[in-house]
Amino acid sequence: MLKFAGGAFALFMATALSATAATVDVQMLNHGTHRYSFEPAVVYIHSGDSVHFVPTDKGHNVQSIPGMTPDGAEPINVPFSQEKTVQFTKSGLYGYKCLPHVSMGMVGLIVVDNANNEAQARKVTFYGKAKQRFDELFQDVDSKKGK
Ligand SMILES: [Cu+2]
Repeated sequence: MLKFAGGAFALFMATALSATAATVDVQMLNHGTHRYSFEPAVVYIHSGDSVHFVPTDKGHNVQSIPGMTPDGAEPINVPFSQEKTVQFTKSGLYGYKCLPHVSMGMVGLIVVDNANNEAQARKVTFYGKAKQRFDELFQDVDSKKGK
C-alpha cells in the first residue's frame, strides 16, 4: 500500500513538472516574414523551458552569437538541417544566427526570464540586414517591458 502511494506521488510530481515547463517551436524558413527567417524570431520563456528548433526548410543551422549569451550559459548549436530541442536553465538573453544567412537577417533572440545581459548583448555590432533585423527584434523586447 505504501509502495503504491509512493508511486502515485512520483507520477503526480512528473505530471506537475511537465505541466510547468514549456517547449516553444522555432521554425527555420526560406519564406517567412523575411526571405530567410526564424519564426518566431523572438521567444520569451522561463528558466527550465525549452526551444524546439524545427528545420521546416533545410540548409539552415543555429549557433550562438559571441557576446550574446549569458555568463556561464551553454552556447546554442544546432547542426545544419537538424531538429533539436534545447533547454534553457540560465536566465538572460540569447542571440543566435544561421551561419550562411546572417547577412540576410536570419537571426533570432531567446529571452529567458529577466535578460540581465541585455545591455552587453546590444553592444554587439551588426551590419546591413542583420542590424536591421536585430533593431526590430530589440524593439519587440522593449515593447514587452513593463507588461
Ligand atoms: Cu539559414
